Amino acid sequence: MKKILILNGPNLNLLGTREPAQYGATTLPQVEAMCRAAGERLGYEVECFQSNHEGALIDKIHEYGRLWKEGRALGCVFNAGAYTHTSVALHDAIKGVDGLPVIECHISNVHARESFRHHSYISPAAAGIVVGFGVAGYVIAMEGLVRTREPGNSALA
Ligand code: CA2
Repeated sequence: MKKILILNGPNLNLLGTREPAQYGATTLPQVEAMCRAAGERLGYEVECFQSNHEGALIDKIHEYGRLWKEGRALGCVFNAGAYTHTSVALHDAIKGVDGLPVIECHISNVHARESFRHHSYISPAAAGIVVGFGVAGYVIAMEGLVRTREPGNSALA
């Protein structure tokens, strides 16, 4: 069974505990459970990883780049949090693994917020972007990955 990585960056471990008006009331373990259930329905093993450290996120992208080359991973759904707006290193990591499809995902509509959130270093390296659908965006991004990479998947409506 191929793997899908759900990758979350800094402060997303706080989901559901603060700022519910911006990010909703669902906690990260609940989001991860939603993604695992979607993976089961779609026929993929889901690995969830969150880190507040840029290097740990980079290492995980490299690991999945290797798995993708071996045909053991479908892709990655990535909410890089605030690193979205600052990290050339994460941009380079995605470009560097060359092939692994990464879907950038944001819970909030970053374009309707402060101007410093309008620029993303992830977007030019991403295979697709899901923004502003709340935590449902993670599952929408997973389905997008499957629809575009494995359109014959019989679990798709
Ligand atoms: O909308 C998103 O998903 C963001 O990636 C969330 C980041 C923000 O910096 C991006 O601009 C947009 C912030 C993640 C922090 O999440 C928190 C959740 C609850 C309480 C505090 C922070």
